[in-house]
Amino acid sequence: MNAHRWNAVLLYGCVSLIGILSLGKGEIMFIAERLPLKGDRTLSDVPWPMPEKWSRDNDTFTVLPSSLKFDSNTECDIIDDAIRRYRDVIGLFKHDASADDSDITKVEISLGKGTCDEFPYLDMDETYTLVTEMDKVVISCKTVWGALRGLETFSQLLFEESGKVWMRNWNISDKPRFSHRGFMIDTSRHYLPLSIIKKHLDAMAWSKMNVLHWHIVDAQSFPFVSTTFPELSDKGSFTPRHVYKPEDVAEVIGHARLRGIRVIPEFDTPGHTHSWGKGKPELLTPCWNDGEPMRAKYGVYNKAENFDPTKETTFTFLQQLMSEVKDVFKDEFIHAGMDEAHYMCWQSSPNITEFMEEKGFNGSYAKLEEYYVSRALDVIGGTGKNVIMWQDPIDNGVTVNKSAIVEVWKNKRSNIDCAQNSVDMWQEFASHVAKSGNRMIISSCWYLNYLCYGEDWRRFYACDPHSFTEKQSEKDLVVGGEACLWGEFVDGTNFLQRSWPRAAAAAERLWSPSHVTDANTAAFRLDAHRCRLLRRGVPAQPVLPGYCGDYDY
Ligand code: CP6
Repeated sequence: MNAHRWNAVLLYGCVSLIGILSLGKGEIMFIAERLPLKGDRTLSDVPWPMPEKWSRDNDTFTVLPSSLKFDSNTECDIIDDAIRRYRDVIGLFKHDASADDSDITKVEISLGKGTCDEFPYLDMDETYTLVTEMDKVVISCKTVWGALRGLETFSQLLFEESGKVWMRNWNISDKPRFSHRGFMIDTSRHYLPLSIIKKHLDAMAWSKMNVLHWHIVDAQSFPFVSTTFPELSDKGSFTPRHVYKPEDVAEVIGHARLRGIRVIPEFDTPGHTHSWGKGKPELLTPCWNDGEPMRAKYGVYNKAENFDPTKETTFTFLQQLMSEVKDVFKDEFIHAGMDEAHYMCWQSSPNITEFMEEKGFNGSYAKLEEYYVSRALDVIGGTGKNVIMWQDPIDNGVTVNKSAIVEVWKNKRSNIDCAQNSVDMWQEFASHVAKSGNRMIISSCWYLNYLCYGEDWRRFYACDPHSFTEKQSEKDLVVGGEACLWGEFVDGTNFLQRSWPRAAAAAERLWSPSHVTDANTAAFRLDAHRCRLLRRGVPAQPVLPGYCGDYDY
């Protein structure tokens, strides 16, 4: 036992809450006045996202990654696989061949109930504590999901210096601010290879994000292979290579599950459905022009045909597809889309007009939309799943079942406004959803497809999903948020670079306490996090000028 060790033993037990607050705050204030030097060590071993409560002192312990033991009191494939992964991850740290001492010899994972949950779910318990003891690190938690978050934090506490790997004397107590911390990918506008999706899931887990919202099909292509309706992807995918077969989907879900990430598929209807019509033309109602039905042409798919709500067969089809989808995907939720139903197209169509007269909708396309939404939600509800949908029907005055979670995506700030002082304007949309009493997910402020020159992660970091209200009852409706990366201009060549570390800004606002808002100090940790992503094989884009030790490329 070296001198560092003894200090730790003497000091351990003196870490009080006052210690936590004063040490944490003091260090942050000190750092805020320093220049943003690359490789600043003072904050670079503070995890991303910032834990709820933490303290550390300057005692340093050596760690020899190759000889570190991981112990768990629970039999569980999720724990076993995580230990295997984190062994690899900490094995990436470099140290001199002669460095063979290790103050810390063991990581002990202690699960309260010893349960091994099947799949992650909304409101799962991700709480954990992490303490440095005599010669070990102890991670305590109630569930495997807490264990995963604790292991991630542990892996971020290690750092290289003077040819050795070290960690400081930490005491952490942590839990997420929001339960739903998502990332939306779009595999219709461009296909994303499985290898990229899996690497992305790794990066999500390394930033403690826990939902992959998979916008799997849209107007441009239908890559989901349905066993009930193979013609959908046979005709609707770009090519037979650009598809996700059942075993591919299972691989994504399995990879995500082991990392505590839920996979929620989106089958977006009634708009954005052009590609469905390749295999099943009868599903769509054509837009009419000059007294003639017209199929949409290339490039105008987003504002094109909708599902035909006048036919019963539309809903029987949806029922059959959803009863397959409910088994393929394990999460409790299915995202039903419902965004941007193209009223103009419905309006142009004589048989829609006739149907509306029959139903007494009195020329109200919102009534027609309400009819579709309520029937489609009943179909999905009938499979036993709960629904998430975009905000649009609420905007249009459609009455939506209270059990549906509504995703707020619109932003009144202009797409091209990159001024430093421009602010997001989505709060009125969230207020409107709150008035209808639905739970919600905020994504308006985390549209990663918007690019601005420079440190544009700061805009994402400035967003607080509760900022639309002062009322606690309305804040309580927010289950979380999502970073969205729409795929029109993104494929395997730039997906990971555009996502990381920008999405990590959202990840911290969704995990850390609401008072963690200072972008100037966050910049140091985000920079370190970006270097960590590079070390672990994710081609994350730069945060600041400089370099990443031995790890940049
Ligand atoms: N596709 C679908 C899209 C968008 C939406 N739905 C979208 C709209 C505006 C922007 C980015 C994406 N491409 N199906 C809206 C939810 Cl800026």
